[in-house]
Formats: sequence, C-alpha cells, structure tokens
Amino acid sequence: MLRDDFLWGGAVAANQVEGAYLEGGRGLSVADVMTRGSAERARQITDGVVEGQDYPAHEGIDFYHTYADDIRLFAEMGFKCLRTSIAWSRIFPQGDEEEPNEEGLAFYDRLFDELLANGIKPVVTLSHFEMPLHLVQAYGGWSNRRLIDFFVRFATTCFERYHQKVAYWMTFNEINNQYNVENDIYSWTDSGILLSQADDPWRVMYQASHYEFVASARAVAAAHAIDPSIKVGCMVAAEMIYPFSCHPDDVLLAQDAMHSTLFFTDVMARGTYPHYAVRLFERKGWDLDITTEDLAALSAGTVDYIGFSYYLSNAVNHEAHADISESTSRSDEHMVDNPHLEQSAWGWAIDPKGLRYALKVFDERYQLPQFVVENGIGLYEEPDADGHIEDDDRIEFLRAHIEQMEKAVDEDGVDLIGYTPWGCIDLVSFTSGEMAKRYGFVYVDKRDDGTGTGVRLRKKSFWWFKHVIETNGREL
Ligand code: BGP
Repeated sequence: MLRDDFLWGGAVAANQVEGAYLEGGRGLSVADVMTRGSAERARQITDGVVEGQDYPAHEGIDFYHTYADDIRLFAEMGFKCLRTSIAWSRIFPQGDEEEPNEEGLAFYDRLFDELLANGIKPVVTLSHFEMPLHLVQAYGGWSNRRLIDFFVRFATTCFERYHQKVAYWMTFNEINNQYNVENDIYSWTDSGILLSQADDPWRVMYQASHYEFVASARAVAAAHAIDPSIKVGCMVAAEMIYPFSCHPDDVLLAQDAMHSTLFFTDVMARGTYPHYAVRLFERKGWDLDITTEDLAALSAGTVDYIGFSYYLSNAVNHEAHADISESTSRSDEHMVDNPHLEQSAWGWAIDPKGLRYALKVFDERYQLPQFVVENGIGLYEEPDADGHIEDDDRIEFLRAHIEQMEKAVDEDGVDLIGYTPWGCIDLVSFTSGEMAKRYGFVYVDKRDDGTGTGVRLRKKSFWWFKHVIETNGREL
C-alpha cells in the first residue's frame, strides 16, 4: 500500500514549457540555443541565438502565460504535487549578478501560490538543463570552479524566498546524463560544456561533475540551515543496465556500466567518492581539482532522498562495438537491443520491471526515501474528428510501471515519497526538441511546423490517471 500522503502528480521543466524567453527580465539559457530536431535529426547547439533558426524553448507551450488554466486541469486530475524547475536565468539573468531579478522571483511566487491554492504542492528542481548562457560564454560553464558560488547563491536565494511554499527540492536534473560523453547535448545541458571539443572528455566530465557535487552539497546544507523541515534530493536518470547474457564478461561490463548512474548517487547520497572512482582517477593520472574543503562539503551535504527519472533499461554485450555518437538512448559502445523488450517509436526499451529493479538497487545501496520524479512514454498522437485522443498505449505503459512500483513498496519495503509522470501536459522534448513526442495527459494543440491554437484537450489517460489518484493506486 502506498502511504496516505503519497505525492501523485506530474513533472515538467521551465525550459520545456514556459516560453516567454525574453519576458520578465529573463536572460538567455543554454536551452535557448538548441534547435528543433526529430527522431532522425539531432538537435544543433548554435553559437548564440542565430536568426532564421527554430528554437522550441523560446515558446515552449506558453506556460508562462497559461499556468493558471493548466493548473486547473492538474487539480481536476487530483494532483497532489507538480514538479517543475525554476529557470535560473529568470532569477539571475546572467548568472553572476550579486542581486536577483525581482520580476523573476515574483513569477514563481505567483506560480507556487496558484498551485497551493489548488491543493497542489510544488516540487522544485533548481537546475533543469537551463543554466544562464552567460555562465558558459564568460566562464566555460561547469569546467570553472567559480560556478559553485554562483549556483549556491541562486539556490540560497530560492530557499530563502520559497521555503514556506516548497518542501521538496532537487539540485541538478539528471546530473549523470553527461556520463554519455559521446553526445554533446548531455554535457551541454548538464554543464554548459561541449565534450566533443575537449582533449580528454572523461576528465572534463568528472571535473565538472565534481564542482556540481560540491555546489549541490553546499546547497543541501544551506537549505537545512534556512529551514530544517525542507528536503533536498539528488536527481539522476536511472539507467538500469543488464548483462546481455550470463557470460561473465557481460556481467562485469554491466556492473561497470551501472556507474553511469551509481557513481553520481554514491557521491551525493554518501558524501564521499567511491573507491572505484578514486582508483580510476589514480590510474588515469588525473590531478582533478578536489580540495579537502570540497570533501568536507560533500560529507556535510548528503541528500535527503533519491529523486530519479526512469524511462528505459539497456543491455551490454562484450562482443558489440556500436557507433553511439548520434544515439540518445545509448551511452556505451557495448549497448545492444534487449530481445525481451519492445521499444517506443524513439527506440527506448519499454521495461516496467526495470523500475522495480532501480528502486531495489537504490534502496539496498542507500536506505533512503525515493521519489520517482519522471516516467512516461513519448507517443505520436493527434485528436480524432471529435477531438478525442485514445492514448491506450500510455495508459498501459503507466499502469505496468505503477504496478512494479507498488510491488517495490509492498514486497521489497522501498520507502517511496511519490510519483510524477513526465510531461503531464504535452511539452517540448528534451532530446529531440519536438512537440511531436508527446507525453501528456493533456494534449496541447501545437505542432513542430509552428501551427496550432495552443488549445488544451483532455486525453483518455487524463480520466484514467484521475481514478488512479482517487484510489491511491489501488485501481489501475
Ligand atoms: C529527461 C529529462 C526531461 C525530459 C525527459 C524525456 O531526460 O529530465 O527534461 O524531457 O527525459 O525525454 P525526451 O523529452 O527527450 O523524450
């Protein structure tokens, strides 16, 4: 049985919904220079905003203006919480200012007040792929230690302003994406770095991650000092990786490949570097900039819970050597399709049991509460002549995942705070930049060619999820 105060809800991120990219004194963010792509065509990262290019984050779904109406739809579904992010560049437009932008702060006051007035608790990510672009151009993004102070100032400003309105926070969204060093959109959105241009991408990735770990830990400590009742989690993309076979080489490969997730949670949950990472740094001969003060900060700022997204699992085969430079779902040359699993139209393996596996792995390793802050399936969908969207595939996907989540609670004893399916309202896809990759319970009439009225429609899954929430997950 899920706890009585289980946080059912949905998840979005500022850069994928708000639009209004120049309003309210907002500065440009890294998301504003990423063009629209597709399932076949990778997004480009341009040098600043280039005229004539199509940047989907500039408009999003116009949530900056429509949030009150959208929140009413979430309330109708019975949401207990909504996960969103605070766009860093609305609060510190350049990122390195001494004082925050009051207009940006006031926007989130209005947003959080509207949620609370509708009985919905805000759950907030501080950095969700939208750091100020100026921090990249002037400082080299997270390759520069100075970003720690800028982030801590941003985080502290938010905790001080909103701690009475927001109880659950996360520091860096999917901080582990950058472990996929082959594909620049991950290091760009996590850290404002193009790893393809680095001499030693792995070294740069570990250094940037270290600065983020320190920034995150200092933010956790600052949050607790401001208000001991608020909870701050990490946020990783839980990438469960199976051995393709019982060949011992596959098993060992899979164990190492899981570091793409567990290295990050190990540091953030335990507050120390795991031995396998220390040995790796030694073997590589990297003299990473990790100070004694940094290590003290890490152990003083361990997270209160593990927040994670879960979409897919992967498998590794020691005999495979694939080109993964264009892949958005693979981070290792040994990754292969799992013959036991179906895939979404975007090639993501559908694996509900992988969610239970992830919950068990985190629970056995850390004994911390967990929060599934993203899960869902991207589908191509358009309303029929009567305006109906019969998204049975989404219902089936979510039902199967919730079932596994409940088993993890009932049978494995996992301490679970909540579940917020990704893109509860259709939004701009992160990896492809499309509107066409839809996740919502609510359809948004907006297409990638720029057409559409912006009108919102309830999909079949809207009514299904409402009933799931009403019964606290007993009737799926
Ligand atoms: C995660 C991100 C989200 C998001 C989601 C779905 O990686 O935290 O921002 O969009 O995955 O991915 P996509 O939009 O590429 O389908």
